Amino acid sequence: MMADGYHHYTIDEHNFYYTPSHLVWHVGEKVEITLDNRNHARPGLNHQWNMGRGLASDATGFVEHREPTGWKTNFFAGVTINTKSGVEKIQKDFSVSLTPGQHFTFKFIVPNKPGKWTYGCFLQNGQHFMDGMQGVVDVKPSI
Ligand SMILES: [Cu+2]
Repeated sequence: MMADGYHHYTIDEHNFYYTPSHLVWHVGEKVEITLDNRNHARPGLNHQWNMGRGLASDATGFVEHREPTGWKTNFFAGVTINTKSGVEKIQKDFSVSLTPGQHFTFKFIVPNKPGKWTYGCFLQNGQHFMDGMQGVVDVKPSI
């Protein structure tokens, strides 16, 4: 779907996965994303969406058990995000948390950061991520 030159993607959030879980973008592509927390269990769970590389983790007290907490490198650092409430240049981290039934739309131009990036939800001490709540974006060089 395309409006104003933007390719529109909807990413649905479920317990504990996203659909779709694989996307392909091109550097310079105009992208609009709607995140939709589709979890209708009661009580429902909040979910998060952020995208990066290099898993950051915290020690838990068990030497071999570390909890994923987010990314060492956030894909959106330095990227200008456009939402209905305004325009913001992200300094470091961009993360969206949604309650059940809530959705959020934003637009941006794919930055020159080719390669594989992962999006995920790190709520409940990283348990959602470890349960499979993650997806991959292949960012292809511009043609
Ligand atoms: Cu989650």
